[in-house]
Amino acid sequence: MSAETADERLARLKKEFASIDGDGDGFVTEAEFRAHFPELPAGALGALEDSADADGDGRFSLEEFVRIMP
Ligand SMILES: [Ca+2]
Ligand SMILES: [Ca+2]
Repeated sequence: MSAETADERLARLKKEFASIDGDGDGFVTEAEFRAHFPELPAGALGALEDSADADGDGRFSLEEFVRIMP
């Protein structure tokens, strides 16, 4: 299997972001994130938010999402 290119990674993350963004407003809120990853412990989500929410508005933009995801 060949390594994923940056473009392929972005396309994959965009698709995943869209599937998490339940109301399609272009931002993923904590509630949307929790609905998509119900098995994620609350503490992990809080830590994720602290490190990933770069502009501190309490929700993830695609840009912030791309930064935190592998
Ligand atoms: Ca949303
Ligand atoms: Ca944000």
